[in-house]
Amino acid sequence: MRPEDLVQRWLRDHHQGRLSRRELLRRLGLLSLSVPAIGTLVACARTAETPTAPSGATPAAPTTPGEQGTPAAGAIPEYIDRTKLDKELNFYNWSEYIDPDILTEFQETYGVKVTMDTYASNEDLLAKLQGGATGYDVIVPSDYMVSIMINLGMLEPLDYSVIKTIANIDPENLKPYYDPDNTYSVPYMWGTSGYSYDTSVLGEDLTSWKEVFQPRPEVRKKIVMLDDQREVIGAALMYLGYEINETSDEALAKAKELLLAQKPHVLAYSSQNNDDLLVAGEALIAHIWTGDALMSEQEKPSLRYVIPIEGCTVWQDNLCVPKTAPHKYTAMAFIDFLNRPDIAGRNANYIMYGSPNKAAREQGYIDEAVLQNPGVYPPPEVWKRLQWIKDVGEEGALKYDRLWTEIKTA
Ligand code: N2P
Repeated sequence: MRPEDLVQRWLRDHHQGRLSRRELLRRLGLLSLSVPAIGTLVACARTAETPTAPSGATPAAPTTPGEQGTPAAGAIPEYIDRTKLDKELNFYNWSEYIDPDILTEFQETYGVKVTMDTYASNEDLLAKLQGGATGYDVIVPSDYMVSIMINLGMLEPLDYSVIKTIANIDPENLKPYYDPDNTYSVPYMWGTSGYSYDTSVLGEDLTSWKEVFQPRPEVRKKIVMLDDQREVIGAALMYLGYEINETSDEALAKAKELLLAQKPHVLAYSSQNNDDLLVAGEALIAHIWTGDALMSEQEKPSLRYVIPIEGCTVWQDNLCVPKTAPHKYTAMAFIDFLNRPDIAGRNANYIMYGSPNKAAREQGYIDEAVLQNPGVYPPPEVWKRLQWIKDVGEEGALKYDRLWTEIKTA
């Protein structure tokens, strides 16, 4: 079937309620359509669906220039040297991790054609770059992967004479342990990795990882786990009372035992379809990232996101430029654009992750409903049980890799 026909069919399925908007976007992403084409298709898809966001919650883009990093809509800031902009940019991002309209806006304003490919885990990103993919200009590694990439000499120092919108980022999110001077990374979004479940089948009281690792009979074969070694092994370690970065043979052997016993009840290891399986009712519990959880709640309100009592991962993803990037100046300009308060706000409302953009929060660009959601911005008592994944060194990484292969191939 020709791509155009395929797209028409997906749009029809979406309009008739057989295909979620997220799945539609994912499939469109796989086709590597140009950004304006995706923008048009998505706009089409949107008009056909019932709006779920609170009306008027997203302020219009400012129309007067003046504030730091907030030029008039449709304008390139004066500190960007247009003569240095390339005609194209290659963005390598997690799937479902940007509002496609924002790519269209960058393309239309800056005259730069953006091509986006997606990946499902930090390890996939690393493997791809190490495997020789040299075309990417902007990537989005999580915290511990930034440290790994810095140590491997894979990242380009950022040019803050271009990324002036760094001034909009909350100082709380800057100078992180993995890049203490933000030489190589600007925070993009942050979130947690708990689980979502269907309250209409399982009731209101689920709180522990036990529901995932030692499931009650009705959820057997209806569990989806992230397809992510550090997340899955980390969750098992936390349930067992260990620290998330544990590498002792004893702890890893216990995690392995738990994960092997759980495996017959696992429907899939998937970071991209976990939400769709929940919405379709094929899964009742899914290990999931915050934004994906909240977007699925919009489609199926009986879903609820839980940060388990034993704790879970907190992470911060970052905009970085690989050393090998062919369009470095344009990459810096793109990062600068993404940190504009209006753009960062719209993006956070769309993908529903925590935003490190303080200006976007303070200037009212982020929906109140998102800001007030304790799943997105957890209260201090919940923060106490969150843990950061860290680089466990080469030997540690090898142990995790081996354990993960044993689980996946069992
Ligand atoms: C994608 C985003 C995930 C980020 N939906 C996990 N670090």
